[in-house]
Amino acid sequence: MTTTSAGPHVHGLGEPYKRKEDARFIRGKGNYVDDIQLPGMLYADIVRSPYAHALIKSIDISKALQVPGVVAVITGKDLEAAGLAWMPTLSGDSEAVLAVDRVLYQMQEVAFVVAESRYAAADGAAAVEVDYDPLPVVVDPHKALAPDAPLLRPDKKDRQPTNQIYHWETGDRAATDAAFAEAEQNGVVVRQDMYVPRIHPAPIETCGCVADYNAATGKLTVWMTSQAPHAHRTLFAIVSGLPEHRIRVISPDVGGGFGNKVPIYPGYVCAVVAALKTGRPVKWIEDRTENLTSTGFARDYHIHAEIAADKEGTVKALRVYTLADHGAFDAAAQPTKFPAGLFHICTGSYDFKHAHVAVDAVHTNKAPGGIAYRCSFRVTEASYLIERMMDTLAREVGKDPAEIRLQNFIKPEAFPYRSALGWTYDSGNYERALRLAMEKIGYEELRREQAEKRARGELMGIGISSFTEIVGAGPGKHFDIAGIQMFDSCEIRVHPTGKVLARIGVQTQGQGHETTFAQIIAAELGISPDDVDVEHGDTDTAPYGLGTYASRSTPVGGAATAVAARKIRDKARKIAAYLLEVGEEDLEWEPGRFYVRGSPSKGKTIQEIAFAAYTNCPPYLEPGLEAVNYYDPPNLTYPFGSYICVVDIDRGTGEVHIRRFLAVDDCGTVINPMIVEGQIHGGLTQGLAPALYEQLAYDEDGNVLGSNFQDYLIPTAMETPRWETARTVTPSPHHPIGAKGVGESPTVGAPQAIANAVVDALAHVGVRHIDIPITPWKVWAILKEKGLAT
Ligand code: MCN
Ligand code: CUM
Repeated sequence: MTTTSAGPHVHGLGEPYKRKEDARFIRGKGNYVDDIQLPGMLYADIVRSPYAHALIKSIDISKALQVPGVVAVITGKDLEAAGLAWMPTLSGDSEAVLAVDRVLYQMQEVAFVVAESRYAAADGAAAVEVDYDPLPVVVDPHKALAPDAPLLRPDKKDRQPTNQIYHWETGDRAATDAAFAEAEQNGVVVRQDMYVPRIHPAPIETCGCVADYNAATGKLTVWMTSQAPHAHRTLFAIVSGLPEHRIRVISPDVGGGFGNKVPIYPGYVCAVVAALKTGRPVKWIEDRTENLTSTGFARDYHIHAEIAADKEGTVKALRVYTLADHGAFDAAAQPTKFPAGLFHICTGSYDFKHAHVAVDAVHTNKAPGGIAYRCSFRVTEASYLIERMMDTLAREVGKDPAEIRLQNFIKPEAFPYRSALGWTYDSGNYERALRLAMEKIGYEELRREQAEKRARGELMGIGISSFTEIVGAGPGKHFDIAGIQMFDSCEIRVHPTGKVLARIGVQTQGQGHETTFAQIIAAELGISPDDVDVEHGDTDTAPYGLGTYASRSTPVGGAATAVAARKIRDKARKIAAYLLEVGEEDLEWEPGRFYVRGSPSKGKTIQEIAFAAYTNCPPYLEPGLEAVNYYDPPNLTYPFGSYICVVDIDRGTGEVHIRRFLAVDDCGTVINPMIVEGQIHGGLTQGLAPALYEQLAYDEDGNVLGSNFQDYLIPTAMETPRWETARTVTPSPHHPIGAKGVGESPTVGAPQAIANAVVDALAHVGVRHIDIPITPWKVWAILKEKGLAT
């Protein structure tokens, strides 16, 4: 292709274009839900249960109603009368909006108080008198399955007579068992129990909403912290019976989501009910403790994993059994057909011929949730187990963890690769990523140093994680949420002067979509991203989309955006041909311009064409220059990476010091390397957190032990090491621009690199596994037992 003019510099794909949204954020001009102020607005507070399991004998609201400023108190009985005491969860369970006759976890919602001020609402909530009759508490999911366990959900005993929510399994059990029988005879079998503890996403901004019902127009507007505004609108319509076109959900700036803002919480529903009841706007915003104790948690998987291999360590089969603790209601936010999310990506980067996975999920007296915290729908648990198991196998056959991986990787020429559990990996080159990581960190040298230190009694460990991610749900025929297929969308309007407004169905919570989606359009149309404004988060204006979670925005919404931009370009070509009086096939495209083949000086810029679309449009075309695309992807994308972590262990305190951490990521074509780098730094820190610090623990009575940031330890800059990053690029063959998602990869990949490094430091004294979080106390206890503590 010949080009004649230098043309505008397009900050298209691969450019570290500065985030457009930061202009408002660094000036303190972001607009969050709690910034919304409406005339006559009321404020809410929630009365919550101090017990993990109890009958409610009575609720007395009379004193609360006398508190100055209190306007109304709503209880479960009020909601029951309106048919709203229960709401459907995203996993097909029903969840109490406000408890009616029993509470099932500490901090469960019991009454909703609205008042003229936030303070009056809190005073009102304190004045509500609830008489509880405590019941036996189940916190251990193993005990939930015992025959004498109290039935936690009598409300659904007809369809679920025990505490077991589901049994789910996939893979070929017979072939897997046969491979294990063979390995018992002529190969090796390794087994490990591991617990991936309950953690909480803990975004900076807690959840909340402002509900405003206009009785004159019949329109309900809800500003809410939502990762999926359209899906939430549809669910509101279904649950409330209000017509969907009279519901407007606006998700303004969101201060971090991490999966915490996918579910619908009782507070949202109560705020809507209170707005309808009082005729005034109602604001409900959680405090930190409410967020940590009652909203969507993550993980809580008790895993037993086994690998069958030959004597050389070539893997044959993987067998996994998991007990999943879902808490009091099954409110995991995941695609309908996948009760354990995408956990069956657990064969990871390795060429297993056979696999079988079974999951039993149970109720306990804990808060509901399960899918959150940069998890890609349970891929964190899957990746953790396989990467820990590959290290266990390496020890068993006496090989280096790097060698065992290189030996068992799915080979680059095997893609598209169909896994034993039925996924079709789109593309990958695992060996290249691991070799790059080993070279950059100086792997051989580190192993030599480790041997020397070990001889001196010093504890140093090196851990590898070569993970495979799976992100970008749909395809719609397999992936839906409450029946709504998981496509996504983009609508582009090119104004007469060539400036662009694009609206997308995904919803940023800090990922920078206003920048990267503008770059996709910039690259396709050859204009500056500065000339493209991207809007999202208002269901009255944005096209229908399923929202942002599971790193699906780039794979699905990004694809819709590229395709919509290509539709614009196709129409622009027709207009250019008319203006230049040539056939369409005589035109060449260069970024920003069509020109006549062989006469490069004869051309029309995209801006000239846009103007003509409104002023001089060919008579056989509709005027204007707009396009919409609803994109249903043909497959998911499979980003991957190889991480290497180096730790030193203090023999006096058991403290783990991360000396180096190198992350090689591959997310296909990179749109904005600076934003991707930011995603990786944030994601790695959220991988470090569960590895060494975070756990949402409960005592035997079901009291939450991590209800604030003193008890629930989130790493700060002080605890976070300097992340080293590098990249390989293996484009997705089915995505219009070859991009894969990246937002969750580092959180999926990092914890086991750290855990493997700590176990590696202690492997010579026989340590094979330590459950995360690997606290100084746990390590010190091992040092003491092994006679290594100083
Ligand atoms: N990107 C890119 N090139 C690629 C892939 C991605 O430039 N090849 C850019 C994207 O265009 C986007 C960002 O990186 O601006 C992340 O893209 P993607 O991987 O598609 O993930 P999503 O945008 O769908 O974000 C969701 C993901 C999830 S599920 C969680 S949880 C999480 C995460 O993003 N929550 C976050 N990162 C977060 N980052 C912030 N700041 N806040 C959160 O709440
Ligand atoms: Cu699983 S946390 Mo993200 O998918 O919003």
